[in-house]
Amino acid sequence: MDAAVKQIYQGVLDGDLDVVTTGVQAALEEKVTAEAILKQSMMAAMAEVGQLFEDGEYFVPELLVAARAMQGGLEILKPLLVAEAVEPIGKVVTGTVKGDLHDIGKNLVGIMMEGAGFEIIDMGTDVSPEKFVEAVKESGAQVVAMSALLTTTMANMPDTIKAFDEAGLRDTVKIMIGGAPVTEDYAKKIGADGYAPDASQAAKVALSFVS
Ligand code: B1M
Repeated sequence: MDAAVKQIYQGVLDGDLDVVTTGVQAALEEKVTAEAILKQSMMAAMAEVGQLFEDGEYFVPELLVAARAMQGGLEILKPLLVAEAVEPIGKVVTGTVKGDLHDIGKNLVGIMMEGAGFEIIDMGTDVSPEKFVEAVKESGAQVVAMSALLTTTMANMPDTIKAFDEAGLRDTVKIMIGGAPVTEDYAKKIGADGYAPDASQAAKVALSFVS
């Protein structure tokens, strides 16, 4: 593994924002691609953080600092992951469902969709069904992209779809879902229009809705 890539990996594991940001700058200077930095160091390290949490070696504070360090690295990579798009090809409302505070995957989905030419209306985390509906009404977005990282909060996805039904908007908006515990079968079961296992495929699914 390249030294800078290793530094970023360790920086995320240690939750050290400075180590991650200087590592990302160094890797970019060494011509490591943004995608390689993201996948080989940041996402791989975050997977290990999750394993350490499961093993009882890390606790919530360690998750928090690791997430902060990863977000810092993502900020630097964002302009490189986002292609220049003059006119947005459509609008997407993104958000993590009610009760769920995880936002790194959702942010990555937003970055890849922005790179594909969409305008992103990011509702943040812990987004209630009513707030999703309101955001679509206000923005006229064609796509809703919901994220959930907890098995408990996945249950708020069908509630959000129901809220669009009740608001009479279900036929005017495409709803897609994703997040670690979410599956294609689950998407079908709850009547979502689409599912993607990762951020780059999420952008492709959104594109298929507007093309
Ligand atoms: Co939490 N957490 N966490 N956590 N956390 C997980 C998710 C967990 C799997 C850890 C574990 O036990 N191994 C576990 C969930 C278990 C479960 O339900 N199955 C868990 C738990 C239990 C909890 C708490 C309950 C812990 C506690 O308090 N006791 C608590 C819940 C808080 C809440 O939400 N109400 C909690 C809190 C937190 C922090 C706040 C400390 C922090 C989040 C900070 C933040 O996001 N700003 C945190 C973190 C960092 C994690 C792990 C370690 C990393 C998540 C992450 O960012 N991954 C996570 C373990 C893990 O995932 N291995 C864990 C990197 C990110 C790029 O991947 O988000 O999966 P991900 O996104 C992927 C795909 O899923 C997909 O694309 C991305 C990749 O390209 N994707 C989509 C995501 N959204 C999509 C939408 C799409 C399509 C694809 O279309 C719309």
